[in-house]
Amino acid sequence: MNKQTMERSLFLFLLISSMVFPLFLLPIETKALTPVFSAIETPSIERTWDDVSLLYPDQYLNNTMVIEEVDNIHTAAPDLIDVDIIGQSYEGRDILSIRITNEDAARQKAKTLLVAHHHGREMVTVNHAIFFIQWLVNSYGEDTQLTEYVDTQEIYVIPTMNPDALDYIFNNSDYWLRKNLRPYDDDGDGLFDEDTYDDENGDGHITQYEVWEKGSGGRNTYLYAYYEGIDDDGDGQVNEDWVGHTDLNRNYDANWGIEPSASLDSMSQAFAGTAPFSEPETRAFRDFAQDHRFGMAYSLHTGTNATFFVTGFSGNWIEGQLYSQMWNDYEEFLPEGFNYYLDYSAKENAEARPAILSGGWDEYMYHELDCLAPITFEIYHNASAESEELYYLHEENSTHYIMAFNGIYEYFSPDTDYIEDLWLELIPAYEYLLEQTPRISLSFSGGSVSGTSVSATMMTTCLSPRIETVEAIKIQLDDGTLLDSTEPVDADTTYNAPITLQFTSLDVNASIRIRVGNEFSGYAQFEISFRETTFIEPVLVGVVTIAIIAVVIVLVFVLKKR
Ligand SMILES: [Ca+2]
Ligand SMILES: [Ca+2]
Ligand SMILES: [Ca+2]
Ligand SMILES: [Ca+2]
Ligand SMILES: [Zn+2]
Repeated sequence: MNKQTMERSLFLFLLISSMVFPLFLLPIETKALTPVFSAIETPSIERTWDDVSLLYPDQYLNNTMVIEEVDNIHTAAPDLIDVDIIGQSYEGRDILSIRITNEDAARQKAKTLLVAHHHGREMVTVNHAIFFIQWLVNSYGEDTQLTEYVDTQEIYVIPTMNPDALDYIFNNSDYWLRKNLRPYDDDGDGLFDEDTYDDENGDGHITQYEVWEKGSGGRNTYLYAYYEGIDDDGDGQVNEDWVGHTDLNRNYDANWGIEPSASLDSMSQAFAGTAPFSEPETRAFRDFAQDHRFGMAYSLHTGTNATFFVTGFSGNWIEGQLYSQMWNDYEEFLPEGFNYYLDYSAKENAEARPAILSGGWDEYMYHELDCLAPITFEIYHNASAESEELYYLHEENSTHYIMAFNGIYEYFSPDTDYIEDLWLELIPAYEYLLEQTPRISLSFSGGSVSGTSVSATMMTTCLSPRIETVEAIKIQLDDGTLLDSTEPVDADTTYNAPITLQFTSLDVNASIRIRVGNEFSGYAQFEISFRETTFIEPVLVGVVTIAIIAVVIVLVFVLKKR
């Protein structure tokens, strides 16, 4: 073996040993802190109540009966139900909001909303609001999915926006009344509501008479309508100053007062009011809703069977992709025959809803409160209201004819025997509302501590199949101090994002409570504690050793060359 070969062998030996041996022979221990994120969970409430029965089944309710039903359910399940008064109607009746949630949780959860009965004569929507509350309370602890919804959501219900009209209709059987009850001098004679329509012949109907002009080839033209009644105030005019003032569903401050969906004529059934939020009922809703954020919400109406989404001025859905998806969802589970009035399969017709709903609840929810899917859910229409028995030829001559209409009650209100069956048929649509509420689930991985800052990877899943979290996901201290935030999370999607939480000081022997989420998704609570971990870092040691040995080899060669 010559000298050169020896040198090469020595060099190789040193090089290999410098790479291999230090890995095993020179471990260096370092200690590091890692954050541990523990979810603060709220267990379900133990069910202590029997199923709650309705006090007034199979009938329409007045406002007192609504309050009794709410109190009855509240008394049975006080840990799930919270009742608030959000304001008063014109005549001073309380407008209630009922919250259904597992009240053991201290955190704000994802919220959803069901509001009923903007329009007086659409009474069955009140029954549905009560059924909805009863259903959640009776399903709690029995149905896993519904229990989870009540545990993880704050579900708000407003059973009537128009309690004055509810009572007026209950007492007077006035099934034409749609608007609120602020008195108004429509004809400017100084008297208020002095000459409304009347059941002159006492047959239980206030008949509407439609005047039509005959045209050639059967093309007849509708001219106007008048109503059964007498000249109550003897001024020579009949029914010129009705009871009923503002269409509450045209009184919101969003695209207010624009024809044709709203009217500025006080005698119109779609009178927008004297100004946006001129009415105490809509102001009560505004003040309530401004304190909350809802990703999705229902407003219940009757008169047709439809799920109306928000449209833009072009008449197209304002969230085209989202609403198309939801439309398809409804088509799958809304009951057969429910859609006879508006054919859900005729998508092109439905999308072409001609204009905005001026001053409507849905416009306000979408444009002012960022609710992505405020749906006007029209739950009932009865085709028999237009049967020959209720809608018939009253008079005719060679040029004109008059149709009499006695079906206003049937048009908006199912037979009392059918109230509960209608509810049962539509339960999938109410489940859908709860399913779409954009709750999130979170987990954390990795993580390190550097000075007073904590880093980790946060995995966020939006549980709603359709509704995104709307806003960014914020990581906050319990008092709301913002630590970091990540992008909004799309529906049915999981995002991984690095987070860095910068604290002003960090006591690693204590734990830190944080909340994660936003007003739409609600907040999950976590506790961050710190664990000391010992690391052995042989790779680093190996690299250092190689460097030292390389320097030695170079020195040996340099010295030998001299
Ligand atoms: Ca008058
Ligand atoms: Ca009037
Ligand atoms: Ca009169
Ligand atoms: Ca009259
Ligand atoms: Zn309505």
